Amino acid sequence: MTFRPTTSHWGAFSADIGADGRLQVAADPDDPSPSPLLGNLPDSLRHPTRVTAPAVRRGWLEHGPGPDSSRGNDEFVELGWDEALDLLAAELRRVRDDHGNKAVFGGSYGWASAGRFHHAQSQLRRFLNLFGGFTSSRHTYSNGTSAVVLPHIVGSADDVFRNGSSWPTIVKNTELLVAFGGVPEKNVFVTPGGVSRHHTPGFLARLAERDVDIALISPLRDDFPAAGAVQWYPIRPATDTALMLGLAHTLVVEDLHDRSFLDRYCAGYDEFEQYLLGMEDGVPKDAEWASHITEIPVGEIVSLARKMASSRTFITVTWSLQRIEHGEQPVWTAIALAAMLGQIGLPGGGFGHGYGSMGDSGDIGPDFHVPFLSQGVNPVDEFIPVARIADMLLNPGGCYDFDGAVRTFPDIRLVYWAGGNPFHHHQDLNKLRNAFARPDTVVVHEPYWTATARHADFVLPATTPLEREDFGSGRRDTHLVAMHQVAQPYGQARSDHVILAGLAERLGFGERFTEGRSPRAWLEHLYGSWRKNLAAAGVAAPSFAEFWSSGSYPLPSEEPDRTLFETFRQDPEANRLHTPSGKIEITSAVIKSFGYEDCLGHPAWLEPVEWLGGARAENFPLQLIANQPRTRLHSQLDVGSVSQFGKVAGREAIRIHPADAASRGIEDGDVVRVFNDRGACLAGAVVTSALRPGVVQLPTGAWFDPHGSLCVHGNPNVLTADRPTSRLSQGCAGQLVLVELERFDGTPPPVTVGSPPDVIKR
Ligand code: PGD
Repeated sequence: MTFRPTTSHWGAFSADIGADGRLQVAADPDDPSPSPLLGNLPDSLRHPTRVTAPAVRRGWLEHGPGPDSSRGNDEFVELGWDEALDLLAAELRRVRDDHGNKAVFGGSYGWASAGRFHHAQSQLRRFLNLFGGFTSSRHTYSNGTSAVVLPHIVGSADDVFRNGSSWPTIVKNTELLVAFGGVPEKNVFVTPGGVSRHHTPGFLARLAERDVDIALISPLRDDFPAAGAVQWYPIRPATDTALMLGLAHTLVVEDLHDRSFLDRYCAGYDEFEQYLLGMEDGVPKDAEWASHITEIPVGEIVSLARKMASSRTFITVTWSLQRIEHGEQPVWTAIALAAMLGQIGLPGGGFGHGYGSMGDSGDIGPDFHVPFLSQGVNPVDEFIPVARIADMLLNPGGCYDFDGAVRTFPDIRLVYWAGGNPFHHHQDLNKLRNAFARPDTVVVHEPYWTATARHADFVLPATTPLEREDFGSGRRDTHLVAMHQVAQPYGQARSDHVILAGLAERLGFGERFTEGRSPRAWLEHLYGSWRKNLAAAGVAAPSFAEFWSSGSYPLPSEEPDRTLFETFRQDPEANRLHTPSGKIEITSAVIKSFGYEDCLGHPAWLEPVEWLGGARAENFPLQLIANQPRTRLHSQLDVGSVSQFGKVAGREAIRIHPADAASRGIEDGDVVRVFNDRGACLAGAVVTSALRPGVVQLPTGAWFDPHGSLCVHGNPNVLTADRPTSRLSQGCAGQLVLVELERFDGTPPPVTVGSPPDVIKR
């Protein structure tokens, strides 16, 4: 067998098709901790849920474009490529001529696959830009709330996301790591675009060897690896901000805060201190107040605050903590708390965001620009914050706030998606189904019959990276990896590029889209221009032929020690932050001027709807944590064997505390119905004390399998609220939701998403 090199969001590997026709994969031998997710590839490559040929929804074929609530329940008719592309080109032309380019939504959010040239969204945006433009989307479901608030607080979100303190610096210098949301090891195996060497598991092991004190603040014990000096604070979900305020209050009243740091490097501390002391609202945010909200004992809060003040302390906040109502607050309060400790910019001190949310946070690879395809410029300036998709489709002309502006939703007639799965990633999927009934036409490129494909009018079969040539590399990756073709395209699948080139040809801009190059010629061209730029900077990269045959190019490495805001600390006048004051804004006059009741001018505890201390918990007394799965990336390759092995009774596994299981007569392995007033899903119970009572955990990504408003497979987004984080950032708040749970007696409906939908062959 000839194993050929390639890469994925979860790591570099090589692969070949065996004599039995089955894919075999081998992790890169130089990867210190390869990802278990590689095991999802063999069973997925030729799975019956692959889309074999272009398919058009029967209702659309028979009645033409228009709103249609049978989307998601209709049959499909297989067409030849020419017929499908002719029909779609005519429809794109109709929408543009009758309603303008603004009526095309091409936000197309999603992770797609590794590979710089065949990156689905880049290809689609390049195509739509040449088509005359489209309504786009801004920010991400991952960290879209922080992306809006961080520029107000520290002048840049990118600095925090890309240049956070490195693991070697933390391992060497930190004495106490206070991890809000922990550092969940399952997520560090993944970085968009690739991670050739998984270093983070090794750094986590070294923290344990060095006996660094870890304060794990999470309802889930396994949000930090078991080894080492870990103290678990099983906090009530959604209350981290209250705990941080209680810690901050303790620092003030015990005079443990660093006044000189606050004076020199921060703006607006005094107003925040008045809030802490209760001068604004008569409520001091002291440890007792915090204990009442968080259910962490008063004594533990006070002693943690003292220990933070007497140690080199690094405070981290996972991205999941901003994926909740008022998600700005935990991030902003953590920065205020770190500022009060006065250690921002010191090695091993200060704060970080996203450690354990993704492989690249704190990683030691270089922040290096690798070759990429130009998307061109969008002539249309209309956009939505990414998580407002359902609201946009349901309320054309409706007004909403966003980062100080009042905006209007456009009237969308055609939705075009490539490389994402909104029926995985969006909240309140029953609402999303109604929203997807509104446009005239929905187009999806997909390798698999995902729920999104099943809700489309045009389903165009896309290749997977193993079926095409490319090169790949992620942020802070150590290598640019040559991605050789390993298998023939499945059925009639084509790459997104070739599909769009066919459409562009029909729409009169084929030559401008392809620039006359084949996909292989594009790879050589992009690599060649990149190599030239490197040579100008004094770096000699190999020729394309050498790179391709060697399988990878090790990117020039950089100094592994890195401390966020080190230069700002050294000279805050010369290295002003890009905030109005040039300093860390503990109070932001700009945010205050917006007058939002759900994001004030300084960090604050704002009671959410979905939490155990609120009125809604009387009807739905369990807090469901809908976090990232351990057995797959998002919804990708859910049919693969690692993902399937994790299912319980054929459904996604939901974890429940023994006390909550006992009071409901639930035993390990039972099928349970999880429900609230938005919908319900079936899941398989795992009874465990690895989470605190009152909390259940059901990861995202089981392929949505609706039978009426019940998802029989266990997708938590049928339960989550499509409620924005706040008027400021309009981010995704899907992480937490209140639910109730009961044993499902009788024969549960079968899971059907493992088979393709009905497709009429012509
Ligand atoms: P994926 O499953 O990665 O999910 O949402 P996202 O939409 O990114 O979807 C990618 C899709 O692209 C897959 O269906 C895959 O088959 C397809 N694909 C892969 N390669 C190609 C290709 O080359 N071409 C084409 N055309 N298609 C391809 C992820 C999103 O979910 C994210 S990033 C986060 S952080 C959110 N997290 C949460 C959460 O914490 N809690 C809840 N409740 N909900 C969330 N949703 C969000």
